[in-house]
Amino acid sequence: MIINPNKLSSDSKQIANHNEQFDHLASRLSKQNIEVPSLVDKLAAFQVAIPSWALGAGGTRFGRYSYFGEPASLEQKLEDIGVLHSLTRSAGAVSLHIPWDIPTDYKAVKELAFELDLRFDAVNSNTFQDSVGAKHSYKFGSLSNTSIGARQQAIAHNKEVIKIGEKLGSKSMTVWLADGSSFPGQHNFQTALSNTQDSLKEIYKSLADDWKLFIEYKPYEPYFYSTVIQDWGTSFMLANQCGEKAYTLVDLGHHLPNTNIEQIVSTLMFKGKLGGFHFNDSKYGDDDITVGSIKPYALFLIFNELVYGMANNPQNPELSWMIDASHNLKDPLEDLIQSLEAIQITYAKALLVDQDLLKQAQKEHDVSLCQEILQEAYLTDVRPLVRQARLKLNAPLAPLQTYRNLGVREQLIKERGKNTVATGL
Ligand code: PSV
Ligand code: MN
Ligand code: MN
Repeated sequence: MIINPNKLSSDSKQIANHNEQFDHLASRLSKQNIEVPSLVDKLAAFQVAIPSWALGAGGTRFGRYSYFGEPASLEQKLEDIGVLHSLTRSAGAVSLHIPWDIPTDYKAVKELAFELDLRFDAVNSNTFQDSVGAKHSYKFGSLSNTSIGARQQAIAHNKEVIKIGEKLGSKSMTVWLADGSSFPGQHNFQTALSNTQDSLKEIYKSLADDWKLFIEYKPYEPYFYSTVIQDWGTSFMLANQCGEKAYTLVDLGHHLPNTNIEQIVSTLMFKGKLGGFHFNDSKYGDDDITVGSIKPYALFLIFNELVYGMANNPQNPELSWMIDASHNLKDPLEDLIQSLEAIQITYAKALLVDQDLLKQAQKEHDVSLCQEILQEAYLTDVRPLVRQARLKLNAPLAPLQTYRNLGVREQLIKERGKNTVATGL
């Protein structure tokens, strides 16, 4: 389904309401010396990739309840992302998972993406599942496996993913490893780490000069005692071992409770080694739920560091942004619209932080003022700024409402049927 652009304009009453709210906020912010037009431009330019696995219903450990009208092919997934992008103009990229989404006709897939105004962001390799007919199993690890055969198979897969990404115009690959152990003594930590390091170095050799390798970390799951790349320090070390085109990727859900993620972001950007970022929210673990739905202030503090890093760390490359989500209860497209909205809102709030004033207050050890400055930005209702960015891009002012008014899900069910299961996961 492709939405007719004529159906996306907001009505005159909505626009008049918006203009009133925007003018009010813009005049208030201008008095604080905030350059509103450039802030709105930044919001309009911010694009987040949607992973090909987020368009259908995900599972829980205990079951999977399919959602109606789920996409059954890569083409349908691209169309769903096209819907999101038309409604928000902030989802202009797709991140593919291989082998779940290997294109059969590259030319057709690229043409469709072009038509939908989508680019191909990082490709993701998958060595956490055995593919049918595979010679070696990943049950006891992939890049870290003590079996050379399993390691070589996993390395070859990653190299293949790079080739697929090259054909699509991607410029990066993300490696997330499920490798780990569930029982003390099961792994020799040093052997597992050394095997992983050697395997990543081998994969790295296949990267073209204008490509990047993103290394994700995660403290536990699917194994529960140890994970080979357990934290940002291990990822950072491995990235440094590989070379300058390798970076750490921060996924918000991949931390133990109460970890100071904003400080991790800051350290990595300072060292020029933050390459990718996966948005989601969580209360207990890698919950992959709607961005900003549980800890919005923590997200703001993280964004504050990202904004600071983007302005002050030229040594750090442009980041690859992606929503890494899973949906068990909500319509996946509605959930993604809400996540995109939360990202834009939080980014806008972080852009409001008066960095000069904050630096001064920090210098003077005025701790209360430091907190006030952050709170002032966080407590501002920035939604008129986000809507203004949308208006500029000819997107509807209220994407979720428009999605429902247009009956997108009903239309998808008509096209694809009721009992659908998205490919992948
Ligand atoms: C597993 O934890 C995971 O959610 C990682 O965050 C990856 O980015 C994603 O799966 C896809 O491999
Ligand atoms: Mn992730
Ligand atoms: Mn995850």
